[in-house]
Amino acid sequence: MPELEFVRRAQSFGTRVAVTAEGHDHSYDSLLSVSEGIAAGLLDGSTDLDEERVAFLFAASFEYAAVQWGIWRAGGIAVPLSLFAADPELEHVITDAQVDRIIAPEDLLEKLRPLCDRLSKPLLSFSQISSQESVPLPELEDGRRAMILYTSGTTSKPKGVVSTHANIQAQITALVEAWGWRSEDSIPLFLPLHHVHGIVNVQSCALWSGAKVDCLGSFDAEAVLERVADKQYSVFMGVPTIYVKLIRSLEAADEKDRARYRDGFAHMRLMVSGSAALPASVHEQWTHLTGQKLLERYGMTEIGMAISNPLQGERRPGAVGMALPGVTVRLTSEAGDVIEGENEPGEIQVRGPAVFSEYWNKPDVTQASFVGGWFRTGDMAVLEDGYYRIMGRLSVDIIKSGGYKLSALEIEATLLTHPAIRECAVVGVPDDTWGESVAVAVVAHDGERIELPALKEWATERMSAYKIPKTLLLLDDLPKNAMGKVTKPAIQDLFD
Ligand code: MLC
Ligand code: AMP
Repeated sequence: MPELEFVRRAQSFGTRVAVTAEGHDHSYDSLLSVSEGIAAGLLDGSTDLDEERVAFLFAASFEYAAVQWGIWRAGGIAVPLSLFAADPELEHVITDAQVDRIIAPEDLLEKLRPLCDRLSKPLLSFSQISSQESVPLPELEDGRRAMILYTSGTTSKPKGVVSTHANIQAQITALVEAWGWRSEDSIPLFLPLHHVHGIVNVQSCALWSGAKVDCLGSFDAEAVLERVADKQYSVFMGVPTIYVKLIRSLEAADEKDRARYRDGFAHMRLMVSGSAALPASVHEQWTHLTGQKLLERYGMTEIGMAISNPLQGERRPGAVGMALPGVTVRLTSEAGDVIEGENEPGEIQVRGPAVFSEYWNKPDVTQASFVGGWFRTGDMAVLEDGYYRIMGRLSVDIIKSGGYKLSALEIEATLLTHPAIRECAVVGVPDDTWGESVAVAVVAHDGERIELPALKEWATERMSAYKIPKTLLLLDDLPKNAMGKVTKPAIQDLFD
């Protein structure tokens, strides 16, 4: 019977440690048996979940990995939820993906209960769903849909990106080959597990390779530095904000600690940055402080990783490198012509087995995002001396903050439900730590006042922390063009 490649490989890793969390080691054998029990519990007498969407809300942990594999082994589609999402955001994912059941650890049941009750969705604890029974698991073809991740775009609500098992496997094998993953590797995991960076690049590549994932919870620079100094890791992956925060901690450390941390970093075989532009200055500062040359790569939820600096050879600051194995990349001009040579900027378009299958329940949007089988990323790049360099995005409405992709339109739609706000425009403004941060220009209803602290508090109940406006400008009117449309570049200029 076709067995998921993950499972087949894990069987050969046996007693090796797959996941470490809260001081406990969990073997590949244990991951196999616990995920089998979860699959049996989910099946609950049926033979196949037939792509039922099962949502789950777990911090990085052995339980997260076991639930993800359990859903997959039972034939379901895994829908990981964000630990940082506000209730309206969770509600959007659960209803849009037509989730049937939600799984959470005991300590998060209380947080989810009111929402699940309101939506009439069964909420199950990890122990409730784990079965001791051994049942036959369904045969799964690679084309089976496996995961839906929510991503913001140029529509007001996030869309569900559907990836099949074949897509995920292609995303993993490209990185395993390009970055030389091996079973002796060990990697810290502090990234959120509702996005590809944490799920695919860190957790899945490691588990595919028989390596060890060390779950650290959310990012804490001091805790990470101590583990690094202990020489616990061979591979390290983060978004640029993480490197900026680590640089600050390294600079603040006394000489003795700084030397220990530097030794720990120097001990690693690979350190990767991605999800947002890594300023060349940060790249160089990192090398100066740790002796490590960061490997920058470029990717997207819809395609996994597409372009990467090489493991061996020049890692060029400010550039993202070349197409990864199995990925075909091209640039096209505004008129849609394919750019053949170097030094001419164009939109990045990608094709290959790693490219997602569809946006969930959005055939028109899916169709519009492809041209002749090529996925349109909406990012601009230029090829220079054989390396791609990212130049920015086609849409001013996409913001990248702390590695999270945010839709200005989604934030505007939420802010417009505020009783005092008549009009608003959200833009990203440059930020040394976050890459970009959210800035909002608002026009208040007559006689209303809007203050940033109160607005932040109001927004916290409705949006994740990174979507909350960090800067506010009160205007009598928003700058508009002759057609009456708000001009975002003019608004960005107001924040300079
Ligand atoms: C949080 N804060 C922000 C913010 N996020 N302020 C401005 N802009 C932001 N984006 C504020 C909080 O409100 C809080 O304020 C304070 O900063 C600390 O918040 P925190 O959440 O504790 O921060 P921290 O844990 O340090 O988070 C930083 C981070 C996190 C970098 C670890 O943002 C993160 O995990 N980012 C990674 C996201 C990711 O994985 N993206 C990949 C997407 S996939 P106060 O006032 O309360 O102290 C993808 C494809 C690809 O992009 O190519 O990989
Ligand atoms: P997401 O939709 O969250 O998967 O984010 C994908 C987006 O992150 C891409 O479309 C790019 O805009 C951005 N991105 C990822 N890696 C890089 C990088 N190395 N440099 C610049 N932008 C990046």
